[in-house]
Amino acid sequence: MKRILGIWKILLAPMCAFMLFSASCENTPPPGNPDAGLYHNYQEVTAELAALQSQFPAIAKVMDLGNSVQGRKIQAIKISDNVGTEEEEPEILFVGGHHAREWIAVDVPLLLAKHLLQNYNTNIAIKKMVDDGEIWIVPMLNPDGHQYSVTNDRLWRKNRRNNNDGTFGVDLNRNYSYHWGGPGSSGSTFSETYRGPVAFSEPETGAIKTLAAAHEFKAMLSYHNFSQLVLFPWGHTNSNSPDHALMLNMARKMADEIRGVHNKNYTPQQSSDLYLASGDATDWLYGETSVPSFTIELRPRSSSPGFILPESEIQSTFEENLPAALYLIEWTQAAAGMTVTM
Ligand code: 0X9
Ligand code: CA
Ligand code: ZN
Repeated sequence: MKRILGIWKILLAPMCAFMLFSASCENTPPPGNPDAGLYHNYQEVTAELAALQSQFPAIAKVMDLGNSVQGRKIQAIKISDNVGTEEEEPEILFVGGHHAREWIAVDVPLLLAKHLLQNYNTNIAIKKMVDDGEIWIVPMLNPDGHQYSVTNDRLWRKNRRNNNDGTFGVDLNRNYSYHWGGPGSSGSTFSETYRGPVAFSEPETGAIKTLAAAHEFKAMLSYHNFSQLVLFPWGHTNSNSPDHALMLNMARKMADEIRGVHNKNYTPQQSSDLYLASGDATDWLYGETSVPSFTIELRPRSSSPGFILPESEIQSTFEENLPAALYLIEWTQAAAGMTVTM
């Protein structure tokens, strides 16, 4: 493979000399691999997941959960000991990139996967989490929307479903079934919060539904940006959930962990305190299975720069979110330890 690439480089080199002004030389990505700077585009996420699996085959396995509307792969990486076997270990789900323009919400879970794998052999706490649990990470749930945000419209939010009326896109975070169609979602196809014609109409949300049906997740964390918030159900109503106190406590703990790293304030609050929204991922998983489910709205804090977080902040945003993610993983394992195991 290396050799073949080498030959291509030699063949392409003279061509590039003539194409200096056409912006399609060997260092610029070909069509289909548009440049997202230091952020990872779809192709780079796929390549990175494959690289992690081949570097850590005993503890990392890439799984295809299905295809997006336009046929891109929706991928998860499972991280655990004996990764090829489904073991009776507490499972946790991290999801990124429901919304196309929220690029940091892809890179944070991707960096989390990389961190767990690269530190497995040297960090006792990480080794224990990986050995004792099954950690599922879906870094980019909306690959079509993400790609469109790179190539056409940086502020695109929804997926790229053709609504067949001249409009495109369903808001994946309004397409889950729990109280689908309720307040804070729209029935209008052109709306940024269009919920789709029916719950789980989209293959992207369907992939999460299928995954959750096959596994017994003990907690979920869904990454978005921006505003620096740690949110928990309910989002479709202002009422407290039966587990309000527990999730508030956990959200506070995560916010404390985050603040401890770079002194950034993330506010723990019920989702509906941000605004009412129905059909989101966390209301659905919590509503269906009663397991603690969180949305973290990553940096920045305010609408300037809003969704377009400078790439110089990717690493620090990951760093501050790492201990919150590790806390949640450990929480699922401690909760399991209180009942039975081993
Ligand atoms: O509106 C959303 O889906 C999330 N915010 S974002 O700006 N990233 O789009 C927030 C979802 C939180 N859930 C509720 N408020 N119900
Ligand atoms: Ca295992
Ligand atoms: Zn979002």
